[in-house]
Amino acid sequence: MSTMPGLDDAAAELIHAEDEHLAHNYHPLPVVIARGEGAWVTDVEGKRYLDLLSAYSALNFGHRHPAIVAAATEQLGRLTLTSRAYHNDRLGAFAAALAELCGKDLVLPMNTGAEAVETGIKVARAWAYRVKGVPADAATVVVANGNFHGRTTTIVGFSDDPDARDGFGPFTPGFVHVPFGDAAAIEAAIDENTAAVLIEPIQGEAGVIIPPDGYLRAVREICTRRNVLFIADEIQSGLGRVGETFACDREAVVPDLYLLGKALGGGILPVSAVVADREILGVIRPGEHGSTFGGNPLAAAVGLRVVEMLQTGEFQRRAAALGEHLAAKLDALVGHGVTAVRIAGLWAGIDIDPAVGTGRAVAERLLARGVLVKDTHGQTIRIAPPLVVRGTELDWAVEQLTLVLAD
Ligand code: IF1
Repeated sequence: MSTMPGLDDAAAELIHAEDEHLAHNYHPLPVVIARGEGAWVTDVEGKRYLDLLSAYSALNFGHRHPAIVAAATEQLGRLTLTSRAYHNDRLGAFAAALAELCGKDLVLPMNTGAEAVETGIKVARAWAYRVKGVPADAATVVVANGNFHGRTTTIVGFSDDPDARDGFGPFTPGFVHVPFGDAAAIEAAIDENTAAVLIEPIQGEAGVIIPPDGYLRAVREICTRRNVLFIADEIQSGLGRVGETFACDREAVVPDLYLLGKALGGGILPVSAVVADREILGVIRPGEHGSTFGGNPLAAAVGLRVVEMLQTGEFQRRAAALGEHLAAKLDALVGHGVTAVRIAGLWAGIDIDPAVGTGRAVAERLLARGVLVKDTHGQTIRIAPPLVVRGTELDWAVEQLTLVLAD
């Protein structure tokens, strides 16, 4: 007999096996997913759920998008890995297409988002020493309070979230913190040793925090005038999520470096990249940086298909239109169990009134109603459906949320 409420024995046994042999670095919701298609997943008991998390925006094209699966399947039948010790016949086309999508010259392919962030920091420091003339080992990077850029020791070292950093020191030096959304603070924080400003154009983990209009333009102007690189971490906000190719497009701003990941792998495998012009990425010399799997043929084949799907603008337009529809529905909940809603395209942060419960409690109640969301920082739930979701499905999900809030 299952000891977990709402779970049958099969699911409970699978979770128990996990508990026995898996480090407890997550606190998953009590559901065991077995299949996925489009915006929907099915658990081991055959129950279906509308996926409003999309693996934190790595599933922008939905579960097992046929065009992406086809590209992966075809490549699986040819070649999957060579290492960059040799050329392969897929990487060049992927790099060219991704560079064109970004309006940049060069691509440095990696795997996870954190690797792209670490790569961006190394490139910015090398540029500072080799181009800007910052004295050796003196380069600094300006980062925002409330940031989330990944889980490596260097990255958590410049997090201001105690849960992310406590117990993992000592940390990498060379990071200066400013409040997110305050361009004047960036101006004041820059000095002769500043290599770059690294920000998420919209902060994801912080709860979909959208900066004041004009902030990104101001950051761009300041970085240009002060000869500092503007690095945009678009790993979660990019590739159609906010109704644009990149969140920076919302203010028609082009950063010096794009950091990309998550959905670049089409929901199939990790693919990340740093994309910048030659005068920046060209500072990296052969043998100075890389990874075993970075730029592998399978990743390149999938990444190329993803870029081709973004080139039409169809997913971006869809996210923008459905996002407006969703915004109207969610705004109506403010004052009825919700204290605030922040939304950009198909990406929303919803603050739950503590009188209703915590974000986790609402996520659990939505789970029981067939909707998957994830809470963050206590009172907030994030909504990030695959961009293939239907308007009627979003309406149904908001109805379930409305019922949960009224419970
Ligand atoms: C977890 C958070 C989201 C990211 C941005 C870099 C990375 C991420 C803006 C690193 C990754 C993931 C990590 C995952 C959960 C998820 C997350 F809750 F952790 F913060 F999305 F908000 N830049 N975010 O959002 O990319 O190395 O993971 O490929 O660690 O639990 P990664």
